[in-house]
Amino acid sequence: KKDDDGESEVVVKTRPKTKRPPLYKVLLLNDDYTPMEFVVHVLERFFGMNHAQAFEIMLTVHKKGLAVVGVFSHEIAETKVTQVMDFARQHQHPLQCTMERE
Ligand code: TYC
Repeated sequence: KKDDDGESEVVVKTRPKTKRPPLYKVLLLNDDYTPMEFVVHVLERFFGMNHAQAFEIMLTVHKKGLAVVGVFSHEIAETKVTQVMDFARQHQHPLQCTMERE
């Protein structure tokens, strides 16, 4: 059929663009020198864990080399990393904390 009325429709499906902001994993890395109790304290103080949770995650890092200690927005993740790195430096421990996009 000829489209001689110039009124053919093209219907375009749209979806509401509600893009969620990317999330970032905060990782704690193992080393040979930072005392276990210090790591447990860091996890309680900056990640709101109770003592049992903190001890469990610390042991995971100790055994596996690293663990995800939380997932946050970019800004919150950066703040956590800075807080942990500053606190470790203040106490002269080599503890390393980093973030990566989930
Ligand atoms: N491996 C350290 C020790 O034996 C303990 C430790 C655990 C260090 C976790 C860092 O992120 C860490 N004292």
